[in-house]
Amino acid sequence: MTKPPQPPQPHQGDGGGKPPLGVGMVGYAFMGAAHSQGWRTAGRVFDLPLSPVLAAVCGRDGDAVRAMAGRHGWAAAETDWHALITRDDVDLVDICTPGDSHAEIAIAALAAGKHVLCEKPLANTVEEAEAMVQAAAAARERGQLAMVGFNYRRVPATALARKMVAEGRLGALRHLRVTYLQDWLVDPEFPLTWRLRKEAAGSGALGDLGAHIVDLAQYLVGEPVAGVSALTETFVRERPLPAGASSGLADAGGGDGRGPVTVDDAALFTGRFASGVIASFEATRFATGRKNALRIELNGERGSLAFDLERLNELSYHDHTEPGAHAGFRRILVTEPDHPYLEAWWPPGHGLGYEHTFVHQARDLVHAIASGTAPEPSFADGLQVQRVLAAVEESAAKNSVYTPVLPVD
Ligand code: SOE
Repeated sequence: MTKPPQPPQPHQGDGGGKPPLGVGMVGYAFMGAAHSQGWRTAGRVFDLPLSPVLAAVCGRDGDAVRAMAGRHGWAAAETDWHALITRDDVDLVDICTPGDSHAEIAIAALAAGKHVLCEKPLANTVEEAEAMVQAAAAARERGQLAMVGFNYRRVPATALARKMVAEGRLGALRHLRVTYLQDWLVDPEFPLTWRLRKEAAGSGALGDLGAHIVDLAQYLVGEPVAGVSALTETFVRERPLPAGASSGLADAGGGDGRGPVTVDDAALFTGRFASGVIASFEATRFATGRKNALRIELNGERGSLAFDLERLNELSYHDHTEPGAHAGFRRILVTEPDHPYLEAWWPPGHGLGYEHTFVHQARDLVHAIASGTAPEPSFADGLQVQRVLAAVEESAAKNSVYTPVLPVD
């Protein structure tokens, strides 16, 4: 008879006398590299209760995954994720694959007794995300934890914005404006990579970029989006088939033949929150000149906040209670030791970047595992985002009719 899955037991290691946390990662392209940086650096910068160990990385192309393992410091390479998730030296499975395999790997890893970190979006459909939430709830009873990787919550400036909203510095919120603009798809000859195929990616700019801004919106406002009115567009409907493997946003060049783009290139929607906040959202890969422009503006009756990921060490703050003569947006340079995550980094003014969000993500998850506290964003938070994305698609298909979003209980 097979033994029921046991909660992961930390095994003895060398991380400065701290018990190790063995990490096994599935996927090794752009996100795999970003997560590797996170796992490798977190324990060196922060004083963690467990020491992350890069135990094994998994990918289908043996040569490529071995090369990646060597470059990023993974102790072993696997070519079958089933083997990775049952390794004794793996306590946590980190999923960095395209969305079509998230549910299967996460559910199997939880059944195998591992903690799970899953890249965003949680899944490609609401049904898959629901099954993942169920599996995570059952695993929680056994002491395992599951988290979804919305890394932009871990930019010090967005974490500070959340704190300022929660402290009531903006008063009652009225407006939220969020955009996530990139331009890497403008060239109609850019090949039809997995991000442009519905069966692999679930959706286009909506799931890739829209998922981030919906999560951030819900995180900042502190409640779920209650309903949306949306439109989506696919500007380039056919593209050359890729010549070879392409990683991330890199253009591997076109091969023979062309194929249909089956996802959106852009999504535009308005949303309501139950408390009365109204919001606008825009996600596109066609905003020429905008590379990774995730912008947020929040307006409340006592003040406003604005953030731009392309200037991620800054937060703009307007205090509306100041006398009019002095009032106006001022820049907070978010590099002080008492700003979120910054106690362990560089002296004031020596800013951070994109990769640090993955270090902070690893840090927070290690603390959660050591203390047995449920980490955020949870799989339920990921499901909530998934429901908003599904409502956006439904609304867009019905000429922008207002579509309510069911809250996750
Ligand atoms: C591509 O659009 C992408 O890499 C996203 O997939 C990431 O989630 C985002 O952080 C940066 O852009």
